[in-house]
Amino acid sequence: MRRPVRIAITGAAGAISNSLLFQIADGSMMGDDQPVILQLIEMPERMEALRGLAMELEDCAFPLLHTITLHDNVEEGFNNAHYALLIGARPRGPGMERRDLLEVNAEIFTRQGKALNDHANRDVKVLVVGNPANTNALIASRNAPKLSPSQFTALTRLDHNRAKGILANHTGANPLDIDGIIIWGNHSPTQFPDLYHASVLGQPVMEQIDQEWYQQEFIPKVQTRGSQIIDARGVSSAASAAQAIIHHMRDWTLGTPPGQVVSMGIISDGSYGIEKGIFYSFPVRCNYGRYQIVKGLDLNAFSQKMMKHTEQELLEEKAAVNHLLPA
Ligand code: NAX
Repeated sequence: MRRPVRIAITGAAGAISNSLLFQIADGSMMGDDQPVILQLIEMPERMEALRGLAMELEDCAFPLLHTITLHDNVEEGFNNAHYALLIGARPRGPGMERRDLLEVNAEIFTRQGKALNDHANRDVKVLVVGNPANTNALIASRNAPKLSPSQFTALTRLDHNRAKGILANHTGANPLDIDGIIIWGNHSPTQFPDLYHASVLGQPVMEQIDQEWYQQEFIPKVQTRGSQIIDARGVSSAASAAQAIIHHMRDWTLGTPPGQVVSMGIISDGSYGIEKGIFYSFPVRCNYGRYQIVKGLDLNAFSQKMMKHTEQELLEEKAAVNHLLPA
């Protein structure tokens, strides 16, 4: 058996974690030969709920679940972590403006960035899920000068999977046979779900769907899927978010299947003319624990306009928290 890896998770008693932790413990994320230590982190007032969840995990007797530790602070919780899933964040409260939300979360992710810098393993891989995920990833990364920005990512895999699921349903294809979907930009309604490079069983998707359906129905449906789910369920996506986290971390760590492209929110290196230094969702392939941006894709005028629009939103988010970022 391999040595266990340490996975730190914030927001561990929340709705997403409620599905996620059981999937991590059964080997879905790191592989079925990799034992895990779960370092679960919550707000002090949620520790009792977290204890209950830990009991349930124990009661599953998962062979790969080595140890569970519970923490009410990130400084302890991130200790020696090889992986950190930053799920807990402040939700938008009544009367709260977008700027207020950015600012309260900036405080949380500043502290978490510092704690990762000082306490996590030097090679830690970080996934930010808590919203606004892209800008929270920027804040955490900027507060962790000893870590490379490439160790930080933001979750846009849920958007990617949503696009794939909706397309599969529309075309009658099996999701396994679909490749080349790209989510560009922010995990927000400005994101651009791009099907221009997508294929079903190797055949271009654009030859199989109606342009009007793509632009008028598909794109807005993917962009607003999160709020459609809140309207229908009364609470936000949880199980599908957990599944997307598993996919993101598994692909990053163990590699994407040969030839397959996935979407990840990562630090921009200027590819495709996107401003360097913001966390923007790009098409990537992963190998040997690293992601690489898929380069050289042709972009039509519509795509370029959509990509600029979501970039603009991320630049505005960055401007709103710039005064809180270390120089
Ligand atoms: P819940 O409200 O069910 O759970 C969040 C948990 O985080 C709570 O138990 C809370 O006590 C804890 N928490 C808050 N601040 C914390 C901190 N500083 N340290 C440790 N724990 C903290 O939310 P849930 O449905 O699990 O969603 C969590 C976050 O994911 C939200 O910010 C949500 O907006 C975001 N999402 C992001 C998605 C993405 O694709 N990037 C999709 C799903 C989800 O909407």
